[in-house]
Amino acid sequence: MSKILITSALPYINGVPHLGHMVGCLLPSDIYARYMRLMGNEVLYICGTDEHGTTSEVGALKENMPVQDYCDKYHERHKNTYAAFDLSFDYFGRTSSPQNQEITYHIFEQLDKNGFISESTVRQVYSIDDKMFLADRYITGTCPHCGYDKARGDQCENCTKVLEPTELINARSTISGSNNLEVRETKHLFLNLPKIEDKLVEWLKTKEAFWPDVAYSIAKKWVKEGLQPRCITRDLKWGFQVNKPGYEDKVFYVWFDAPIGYIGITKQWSDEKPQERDWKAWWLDAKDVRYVEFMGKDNVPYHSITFPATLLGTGENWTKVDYLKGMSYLTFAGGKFSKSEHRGIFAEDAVKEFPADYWRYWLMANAPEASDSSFTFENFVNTINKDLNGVLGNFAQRVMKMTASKIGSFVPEGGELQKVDYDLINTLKTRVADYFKYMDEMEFRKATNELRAIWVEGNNYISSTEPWMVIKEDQKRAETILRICLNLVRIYAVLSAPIMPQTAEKMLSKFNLQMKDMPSLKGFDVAKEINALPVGTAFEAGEALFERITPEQMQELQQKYGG
Ligand code: B3M
Ligand code: ZN
Repeated sequence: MSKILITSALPYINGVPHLGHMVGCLLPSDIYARYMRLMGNEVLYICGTDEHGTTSEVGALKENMPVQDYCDKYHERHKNTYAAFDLSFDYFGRTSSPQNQEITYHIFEQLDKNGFISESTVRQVYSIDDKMFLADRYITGTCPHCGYDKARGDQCENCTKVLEPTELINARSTISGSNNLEVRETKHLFLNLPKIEDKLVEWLKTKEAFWPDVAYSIAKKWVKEGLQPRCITRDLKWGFQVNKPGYEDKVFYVWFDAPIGYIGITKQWSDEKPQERDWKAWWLDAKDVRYVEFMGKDNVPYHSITFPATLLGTGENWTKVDYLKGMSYLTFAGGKFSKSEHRGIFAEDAVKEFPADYWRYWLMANAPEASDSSFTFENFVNTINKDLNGVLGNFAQRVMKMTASKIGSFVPEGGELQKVDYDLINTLKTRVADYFKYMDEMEFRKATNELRAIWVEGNNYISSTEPWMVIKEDQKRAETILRICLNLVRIYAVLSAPIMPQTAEKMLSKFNLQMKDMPSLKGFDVAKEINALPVGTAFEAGEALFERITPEQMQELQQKYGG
């Protein structure tokens, strides 16, 4: 048994998650966590809301409520949505917790003590009416290059040129619309990456053989282009007040305390339920912990450079990432998800339309791994109808109904296995090994395809062995075939559990079984499992596992959500 620490990138508190967020880090990390638990490992799976920064202040302002209340409200909303998606976090916490503050302060003090913090004065736009410094993207004005009048302070959307906010003509605050702005000087603290570079490069080298190419090449590119000191403080109110004399009116930059949040959230949980976990056993001087991080590709630099450098600079032995899974993007019918434009389906609505497993399956079967992928309702409906309803659902239902009507609602005894049965076992052995291999490698799209292929083998088997014909002449042989098929239903439940946990339970419940009593996937032996159900075990076919989605329903969905 190994100890596996798993984190999903912490979703920003503001806004509600859409399918792209789900597939980008939350869902794959859950599937990996479930799989690793079923493999018999000790897993710690952590996530939470990323709560600091200007976007929270602005979001709260828009909803006319204190930032703390705003965060409380959205934290609950995130939490409920993920619970509805069956994400099996050991703990879902918050980066604004006192525990995270304590650890952030400690890490900062260590960095400062070790000489990795530098000071610098920067010129920044201050909004006199908003009474705050404006982050670059909260300044709107006319682009000096193309004349576009809604260019943002960091970049012009129209001509894509990168901008300095001071270059904008007619600059105004995006928050209030005020053009009463001035440039002020303000002192900030920087993480001196160039000074940590040697340590970082040495550490990175040890990862080359293990990280996926995408992640390693992004990290290498950053180092090659030359590391710059990174500003880790902001002139804001909402955040952790900086614990250094002369900086009391500033807070830490959201990206400084957010990744530390993985640790802070673990401690938050430890403090709440000390009997469950000791946070240090996972994070500080931890032994035999393998740490896997899940995130969207755009977050890779923070997790491969800034965060490890932060931890290395403390001189302490913090657990650092061993494997970094970066996902590409999911688009909505080729475009952007947008709540305000009613484009795309958001996670909390999705689970109101269909059970979580429908989404979980589609998202993994179409995971944006090698490249971006696109969600369309047409593809979704086809996949659910074909794969879930047509292949898996149909197989389970057919096998149970046939057995019940021809023999009885129990697992029949039958007789010896024949060549075609051994062939099935051998094919499944190879496929199951491949399925596990893809899961181990976090190749979720391939894993899901392999799982589907495993279901298809069942349909092929029953079609070629024709127990409904055989029974007319050879009752015993028909019983053998159906016994194998009933055992396949159980096997499919166990194998599908990481991706479709509710469906797995539903399938097992037909035999009055539960996932918690199923064997570990480690050493999973098809030849043994194909005989696991004791002869005579009663079952009840009950209702179908999935419902077919009709063309009319599809049209309704398209009207409701666009695409
Ligand atoms: N909240 C960005 C994002 O959700 C950011 C991740 C933080 S991970 C520590 O894409
Ligand atoms: Zn422009």
